[in-house]
Amino acid sequence: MIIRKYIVKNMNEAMTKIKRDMGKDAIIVSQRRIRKPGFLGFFSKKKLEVTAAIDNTKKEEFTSSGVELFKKVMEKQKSIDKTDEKYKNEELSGIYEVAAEKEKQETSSAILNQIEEMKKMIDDVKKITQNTTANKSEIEIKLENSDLIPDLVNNILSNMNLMEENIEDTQKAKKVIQNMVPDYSLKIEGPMVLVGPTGVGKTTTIAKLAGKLALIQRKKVGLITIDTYRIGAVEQLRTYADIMNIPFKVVFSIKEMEEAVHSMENCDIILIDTTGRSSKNTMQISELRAFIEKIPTKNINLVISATTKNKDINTILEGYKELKYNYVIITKLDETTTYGSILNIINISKKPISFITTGQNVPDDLRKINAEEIANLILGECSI
Ligand SMILES: Nc1nc2c(ncn2[C@@H]2O[C@H](COP(=O)(O)OP(=O)(O)OP(=O)(O)O)[C@@H](O)[C@H]2O)c(=O)[nH]1
Ligand SMILES: [Mg+2]
Repeated sequence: MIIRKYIVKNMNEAMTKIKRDMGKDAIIVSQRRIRKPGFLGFFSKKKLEVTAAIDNTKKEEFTSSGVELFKKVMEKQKSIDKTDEKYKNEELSGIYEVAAEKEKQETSSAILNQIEEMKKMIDDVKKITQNTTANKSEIEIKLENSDLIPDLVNNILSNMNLMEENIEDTQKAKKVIQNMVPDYSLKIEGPMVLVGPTGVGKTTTIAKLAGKLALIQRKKVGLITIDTYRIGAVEQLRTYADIMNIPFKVVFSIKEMEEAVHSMENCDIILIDTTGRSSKNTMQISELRAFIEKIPTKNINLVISATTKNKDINTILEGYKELKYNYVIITKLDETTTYGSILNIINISKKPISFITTGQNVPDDLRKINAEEIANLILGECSI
């Protein structure tokens, strides 16, 4: 009797091999799913182990007393299974070992192929990165590292190319950036409104402005808030008003808005705080517009944090357009190390930056910023 084990991908392969090696009278004794032996086998696909048998001595008996033969085979199989793990069975171990060895070799060469492929891919990626950086000038890399949007980087570079002056690239870039920053003169008088997304620092900025104007510049300042939405928002501003001893009003309705502004007519400056609103919520923005329309001012400031992602800058500036803001205040510049967002904001909003804030200290961490400083920050010539 001949018993053979085959490790194959599927039953079709097994049948072909069995027929070829043992003839058409061979019978399948058992089949089971296995993994390749050894550690690497753990990660390999399962294979099929098929055991086939044929009685070579009494071929003719096979058909007549198939049951007998089957019993014999099963007995043999039992003894094989006992020693199977160690492949000690002489009749089988050879076949099994050959199969295992073949599979081991196949696995190793497959892994080697994969490693080769990965090496090639890494080399390709390296080449691409080297090429892209190699083709870039120092100034281009600097601009990109400042988180400027690619369109602006290209814009700056092409403007630099148009310059005929024989000066260093950094100086050229500085000039181009400075030209992109709109000129403005902001005279703070009358009502000044701050709007913007939640948590950007509107109330803190109002307190800083009030502090600088009332305590340092000795101006008559009044405070109004329409932020009755957030618990504690009114108290936050009232505390500042109390400390600075300046008038403070809370406005609940559009009608009260006009009255409140009117009641502060004797103030040089009226600072108006609003509820933080998501630029995506058009209902809330429209509601806010109804209040702002009652304020006689051309000093509406959109407050935006310097830490805002470039994509969100676009959404915020677009969403707040309805409020017809004239200036932008950039807050939290102390929380970032890249300053491209300043120019990204200017480029999209086309509005001047009235103030920047650089920390939580009231009133110290608030100031103006000029075009030269913006250029220097972007080019890494200075920091906040
Ligand atoms: N690091 C840093 N934190 C700031 C700055 N300005 C404000 N903050 C902090 O940001 C947080 C939110 O400030 P608020 O002034 O309450 O912000 P807001 O825009 O009025 O928030 P809402 O009224 O909820 O929309 C507070 O913890 C402030 O101290 C700044 O320039 N730098
Ligand atoms: Mg607030």
